[in-house]
Amino acid sequence: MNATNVLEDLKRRFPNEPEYHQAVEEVLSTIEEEYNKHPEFDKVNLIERLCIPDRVYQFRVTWVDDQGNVRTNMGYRVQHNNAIGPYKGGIRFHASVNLGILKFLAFEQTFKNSLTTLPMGGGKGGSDFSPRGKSNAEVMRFCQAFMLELWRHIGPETDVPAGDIGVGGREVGYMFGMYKKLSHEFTGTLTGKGIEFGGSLIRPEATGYGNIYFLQEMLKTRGLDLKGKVCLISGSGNVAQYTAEKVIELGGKVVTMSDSDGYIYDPDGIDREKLDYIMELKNLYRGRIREYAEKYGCKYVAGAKPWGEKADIALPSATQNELNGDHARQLVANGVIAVSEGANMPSTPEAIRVFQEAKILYAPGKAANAGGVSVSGLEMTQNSIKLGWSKEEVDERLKSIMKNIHEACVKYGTEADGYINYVKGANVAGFMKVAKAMMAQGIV
Ligand code: NDP
Ligand code: 2IT
Repeated sequence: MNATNVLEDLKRRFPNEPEYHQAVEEVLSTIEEEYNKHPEFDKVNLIERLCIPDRVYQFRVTWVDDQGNVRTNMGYRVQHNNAIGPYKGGIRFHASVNLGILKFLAFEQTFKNSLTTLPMGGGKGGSDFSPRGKSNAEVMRFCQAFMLELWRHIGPETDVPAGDIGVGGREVGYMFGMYKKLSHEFTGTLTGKGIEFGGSLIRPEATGYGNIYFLQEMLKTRGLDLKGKVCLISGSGNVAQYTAEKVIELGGKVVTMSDSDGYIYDPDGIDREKLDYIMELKNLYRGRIREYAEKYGCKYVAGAKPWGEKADIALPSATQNELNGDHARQLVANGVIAVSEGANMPSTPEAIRVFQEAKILYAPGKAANAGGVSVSGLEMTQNSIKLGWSKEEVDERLKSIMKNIHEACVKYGTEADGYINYVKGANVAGFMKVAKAMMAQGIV
C-alpha cells in the first residue's frame, strides 16, 4: 500500500468530504509500515475495503413543527465495518451534519470499537436537525420520524445506535419508544437507554470518566497524577460534564467550559456545586454557558475557544477540529503537559504535530473517549443476559478497559526514544484486529 495513492484515489472518488479524508489520512499514515509487513493484506485490497463503508443509508425525515409547518431534514446511517461485531456507534443531531462528517465518525468508530476489546463493529448516523431551540414535543416528533425510516436497518445483532452530539437520554428514549413500536420487540437495539428500560448504570458518565482514567494512565508513565492540575475543558454537554466531575473528584481544578457561543473562565475552579448548576442549566433548562459567568461573576469570552488560558492539561470535549495549530502552540507555550481528547478528532493534523514535536502526552479520541462505547457494549451484554450490573461493577470494567487500551497504545506506539505515540499505537492496535478478522472471513 502506498498511503498517498490510496488517499488521493479516495479523494477523487469521494470529493467534498474533508473530515473523512482527514480521518483516513491520519490512520493510513500511521499504519502504512505495519500494513506493508503483511503482503497478504494488499493481495485482497484490504485497505480500500477498510476505508470505504460497507453501506450508507440516506433518507428524508419529515416532521411537523409546533406552528404546523411541515419540515424536512436529512437522515443517515453509515454502516462502516462489521468484521468483529454488529455495527455500533452514535447518532448525531446537529445543523452541521452531512455525509462526510458521518463517514469520518463511522471510520474512527471502527478502530475505537476494536480497541475496546468488546465485539463491536463501527457505524454512525445522524441528521442535520438541530434540537437547539426546539420544544420537547418537536424533538419527540422528530425522533419518531427519524426512527420511522431507520428502524428497518438496525437491530440488536445488526446495528446498535446510541447518542452523540445533540442526542442524549431524552432523544434515545424517544427513538427507542418508536423502534419498539415498529419492530414489535423489546431488545437492546439502542444503548444509552434510561435505567428503567434496559440502560446501564455509568453509561452517561462513561465517556468523561473513561477519558480521565486514560489520562491517569498517561500521567503515570511520567510519574505524575491529577492532584492540583489545572484543566481546560471545552464543551458543556455530556462528555464535558462528566469529564469535569471526575477531574474534580480526583483533586484537579477545572477552569473552563464552553459551548458553541463562547467559553467561561473561572480561576477559582468549577467545584461540585458549580458543576451541578451547569448540569441543570444544560440538561434541564437547555441554557447557554454565558449564564454561568453572569451567576458566578467570572470571565466570559464570546466566539472564542478556551485554549489560550494557562493550564497543565487540556481536555477537548466539544467537536471536531476545535483545536488548531495556533491553539496547540499556545497551549505548549503555556506549559501544557497532557492533551486527552473526549471529542472525536478535535485536534487538527497541525495541532497533533505540534503536540508530538513538543513530546507532551497526547491521546487521540479513538483511544481516550472509547469509554462511552465500551459501556454501551456492556449495556448490550446486560441486555442479552437480561441482568443489570451494579455501578461499581460497570465502573471497574470501564477502568480495566481503559487500562487495556492504554497498554495497547504503549505496545504499538512506543518509539525508539521512548516517546509514546498514542496516535500510532491506537491506529495500529485497532487496525490489526479488524484486519485479521477480515482476512479470516474472505473477500466479502
Ligand atoms: P453534547 O451534545 O452533549 O454536547 C456537545 C457540546 O459541544 C455542547 O457544549 C455544544 O455546544 C458543543 N458543540 C457542539 N458542536 C459544536 C460546534 N460545532 N462548535 C462549538 N461547540 C460545539 O455532545 P457530547 O458531549 O455527547 O459530545 C461531545 C463530543 O464527544 C463529540 O465530538 C462526540 O462525538 C464525542 N463523543 C461522545 C460520546 C458520547 O457517548 N456522548 C462518546 C465519545 C465521543 P452547544 O450546546 O452550543 O451546541
Ligand atoms: O463517538 C462515540 O463513541 C459515541 N458517540 C458513543 C457511541 C456508542 O455506541 O455508545
